[in-house]
Amino acid sequence: MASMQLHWDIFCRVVDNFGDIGVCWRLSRQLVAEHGRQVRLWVDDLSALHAICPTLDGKKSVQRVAGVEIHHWQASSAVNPVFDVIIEAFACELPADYIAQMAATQPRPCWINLEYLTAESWAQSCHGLASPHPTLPLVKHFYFPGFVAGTGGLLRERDCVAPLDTLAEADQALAANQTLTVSLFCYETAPVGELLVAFAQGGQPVRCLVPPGKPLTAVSEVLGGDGPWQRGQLTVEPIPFLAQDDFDALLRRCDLNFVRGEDSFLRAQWAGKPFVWQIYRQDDDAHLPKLNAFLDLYCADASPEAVAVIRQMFLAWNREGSVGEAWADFAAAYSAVARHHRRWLLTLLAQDDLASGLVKFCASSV
Ligand code: TRH
Repeated sequence: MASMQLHWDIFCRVVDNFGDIGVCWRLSRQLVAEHGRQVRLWVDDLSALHAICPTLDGKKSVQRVAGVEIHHWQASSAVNPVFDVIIEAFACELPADYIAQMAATQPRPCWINLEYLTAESWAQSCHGLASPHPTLPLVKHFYFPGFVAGTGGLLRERDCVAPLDTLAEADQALAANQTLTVSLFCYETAPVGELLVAFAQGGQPVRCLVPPGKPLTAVSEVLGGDGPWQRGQLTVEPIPFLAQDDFDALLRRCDLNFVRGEDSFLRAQWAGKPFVWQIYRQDDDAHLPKLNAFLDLYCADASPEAVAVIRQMFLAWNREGSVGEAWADFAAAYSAVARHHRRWLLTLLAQDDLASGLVKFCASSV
C-alpha cells in the first residue's frame, strides 16, 4: 500500500495558544475521514489538544480519537516505523534519529514542511519548493496554504460551508434590527475597551459572547468582575471554551465573529458571516504587511462602501485607527459586508482544499 501513501505522520510543537494544534488536528481528522489515510499525530503538549478536543485523555501517551492515533511527543518518544508521508508542521524540527531512519528507508518518504497561512504574494513563489537535506539523501518540500491559485489551498472539510442561500436569508432576518450576536476571540492586546463602549453606545442591541482565556481577561479588565455584564445596548456573556467542532458551530450561529491567529481566522470565513481579524502580532510590526496583503485580496472585488468599512474596522482592531468610528460605519454597512463576504466565499470554494491538494502534491513529488 506504500504506493498510495496510506500512512501519514504529522508532527506538531505547540508554540503558544491553540493555532498550531488546531490546524494539525483538523488536517489529521480530514485525512482520515475524507482520504482514508492512517494518521499518527505527534504533539508535544497534550493539554492544548485537550482544550479543543475534550474527549482526549491528557494523561495517555498513545490513544485514538476520531480515527487519529495521537501520541504525546516527548524527547524519549520512539518514532517508528517510518511512514509514507511526514508532515513537519510549522518547521517544528523532526527528531534527528527519525530523519536518519527516513534516509535509510526505501522508497523514500515524502517530507513536507507545512507553513503558516499568509496572503502575501511570496507564498505563491515559495509553494512547493524543494530543499535537499545538506548531508542525507532526503528532500523536504515547502507547502504553503493560501487563498489563490499556485498556493496549497485552505483547510476546508466537505460540508463545512452552509449553502450560500441560507446565509443570505439569515442576513435579511437581521436587517429587521434584531440583536446582533457577536463572538469575541481575541488577544489581550486588542482595543477591547473601545469596542465595548462602541457596542454599548451603538444604534442596535449587541449580545457579545466571550470565551475564557485572553478574551475574557481583557473584557474583565475593562468591565470589572466576572460577568455577565449589561451596558447600554450591550450584554456580554462569558461562554465555556468549546470543542473545536462546537466552536465552528458557534461561528456559524453568530452574526459577526471577531477572530484571531490563523485557524479561527479561516473558520470565520467558512462560517459565511462578516468577521474581523486580529492578526498574531510580530516584532517590528512584521504582521502589518500580512494583514494588508489579506485585505487587498479580500477587498479586491468589494463595493467601494464595503472596502472602506472593512479596511477601517480591521485596521482599527489591530490598533491602526479608532474603533469607535470604525464600528459605527461597519455596523451601518453590515448587509453590504455580508453580501461581499458571500461573494468572497464563492471564489474560495472554487479552489481545491488543502488536504486534497496535499494528497496530490505528495503523490506527485516522490
Ligand atoms: O490560538 P491562536 O492565537 O493561535 C495562534 C495562531 O495560530 C498563530 O498564527 C500562531 O503563530 C500562534 O498561535 C502560535 O488562534 P487560532 O489560530 O485561531 O487558533 C485557535 C484554535 O482554538 C482554533 O483551532 C479554534 C480553537 N478554539 C476552540 O476549539 N474552542 C474555543 O472555544 C475557542 C475559543 C477556540
